[in-house]
Amino acid sequence: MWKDTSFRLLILFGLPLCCLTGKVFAGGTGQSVVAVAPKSVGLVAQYKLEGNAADTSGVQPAPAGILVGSPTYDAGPSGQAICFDGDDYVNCGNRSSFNLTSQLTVTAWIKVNKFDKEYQTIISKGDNSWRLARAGKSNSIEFACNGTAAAKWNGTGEVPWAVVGTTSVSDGKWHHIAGVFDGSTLYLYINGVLEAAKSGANSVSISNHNVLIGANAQVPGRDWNGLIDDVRIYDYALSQAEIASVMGKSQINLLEPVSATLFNIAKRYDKAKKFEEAKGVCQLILQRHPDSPYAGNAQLYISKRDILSLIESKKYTEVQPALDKMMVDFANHPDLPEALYSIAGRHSRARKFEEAEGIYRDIIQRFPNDPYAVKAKLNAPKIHVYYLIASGNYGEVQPAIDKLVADCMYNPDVPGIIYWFGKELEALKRYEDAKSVYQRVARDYFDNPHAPKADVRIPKMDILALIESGNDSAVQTGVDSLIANFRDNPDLAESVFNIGEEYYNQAASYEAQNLNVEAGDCLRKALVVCEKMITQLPKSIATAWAYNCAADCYSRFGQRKKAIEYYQVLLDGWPDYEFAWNALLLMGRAYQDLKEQGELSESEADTRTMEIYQQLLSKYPDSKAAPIAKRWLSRHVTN
Ligand SMILES: [Ca+2]
Ligand SMILES: [Ca+2]
Repeated sequence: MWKDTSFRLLILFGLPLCCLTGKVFAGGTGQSVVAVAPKSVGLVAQYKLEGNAADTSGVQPAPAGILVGSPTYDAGPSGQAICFDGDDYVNCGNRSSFNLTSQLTVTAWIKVNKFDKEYQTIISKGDNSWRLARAGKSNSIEFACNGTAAAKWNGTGEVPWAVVGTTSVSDGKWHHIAGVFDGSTLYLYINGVLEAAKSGANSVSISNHNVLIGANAQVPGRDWNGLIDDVRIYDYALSQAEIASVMGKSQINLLEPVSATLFNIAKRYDKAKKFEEAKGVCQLILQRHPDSPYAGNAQLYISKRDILSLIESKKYTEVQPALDKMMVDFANHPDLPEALYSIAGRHSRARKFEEAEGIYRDIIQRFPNDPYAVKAKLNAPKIHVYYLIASGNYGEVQPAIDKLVADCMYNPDVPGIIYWFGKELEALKRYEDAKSVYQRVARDYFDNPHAPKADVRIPKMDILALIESGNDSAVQTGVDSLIANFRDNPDLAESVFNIGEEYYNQAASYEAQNLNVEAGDCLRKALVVCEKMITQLPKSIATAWAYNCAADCYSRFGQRKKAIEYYQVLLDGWPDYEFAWNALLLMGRAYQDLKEQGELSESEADTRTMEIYQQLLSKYPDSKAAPIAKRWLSRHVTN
């Protein structure tokens, strides 16, 4: 067996970074696995497919597989192989020895003629027990053991109880496939090399489905199109050395130690945001390869994920002790800066700016030459500004931006970062402060894509400030000149809408205080802005917002017909509009109001409402409006 000695030496010489890339040590240092014959008593069935489907395991008297369709035979890697063209398979029956719950291994040689159906099957005992098959519509293979995972499958992507390969086997070449379950982990080997591993804590479910080679008894239409040879079922978990023997090899040469392969598998899960799977593989490294250098990577990964989970679940008091421990335990580990960087990022997303900044500063101080220190040098002053804004220290914001600009002068992300400070201040209604920030972007980075966004927001800040002050007589002329001056600016429509929205929100807050005259006044002003958008600006999604807002205003003013007209334009012009379901509900209500006011006959109003609510139910059955529409229909529609 190979050893990890060469990697330990690399760590000693301070070169562990090469391990992180999972790169190969080509040439003399390659690892190899020497074949070991599997235990013959563990062989449950073997189909050599030498012109027939006899079970040659010899372990027990066993009937031959029954050929279905008309499969043929052709040269295989071991004598002959069976040849399926998409409508034939071998029925191996349903023996009790196929009910393998705690451990099993399934192996086969395969050659794909065509992947033309999803989950095309090498061998399976239905979907409810175990299967070796094409992974969905991908070009690789999966080994699935139903029952081993507690999680449910959401219908797309990787099945929780399956290990999925990465090697494309749809290349017209022979590949050896082995699926292994050892009672706690699922493994998939392709050509004797580990491709995937996943924790599977529970036992494999038993099903009554026959074992089929080349098809799935539970789900028809997954017939294999290609060749299969030497199919074996074992009742225990074969080692890699035993798989080498099954393949008929004396040894398998590996490009990297298994611990490195496992860590790369964990990183693959991490990248796919399958964090529990990633953690499971890291735990496997700790159990099986505790002395490998990857044990450190694995332990650090687990610690990092645990801290991220603490932040996500808002257990902030537990974060610092865990973080301190991680910093001590992995003080010199090359993955520590990355771990700290992601923890800082999570803090920042949770708006724990002080904590985030502290970690960025730690990275800069402790690992000045690490690539993550370069990133932290931008993030530390950036998060500091967010901290100042969040804590209300507005006076310190501009000097802090000055410092950020000075420290990160050549960083191309700086204009965007500054622009977003403006958005943050704007959201807090700090319009003067936001304006200064936008002016800086427009002036100092005039050729940056954020400059035009800032340009249009500068006058917008003045207008919003006027509304905020209550001295708003100049607002509508301000909107007119905004439209005139920024006609070609892609952010114009959104900016104008924000002004209408501001009036609309003010109306809501007056209404909450029962100040109905003031509320009505604000709604009228909001409507004027929306009408300007509708009549003067090119059609965009912001026009849809304007129609929606205007329709609501008309409705409140009692102009139901106008409201209905606007909702209809909205639904016709933007069929995918996010709140189309809400527009439909309000449109139906407007018809009912017309009926109440005697402006429309009962039958016509009810017919229109019925059509609209049926449309709502069929298009948006899961929307919040659906139950309301359903209740109305059940009361008003008689069959
Ligand atoms: Ca056929
Ligand atoms: Ca054969």
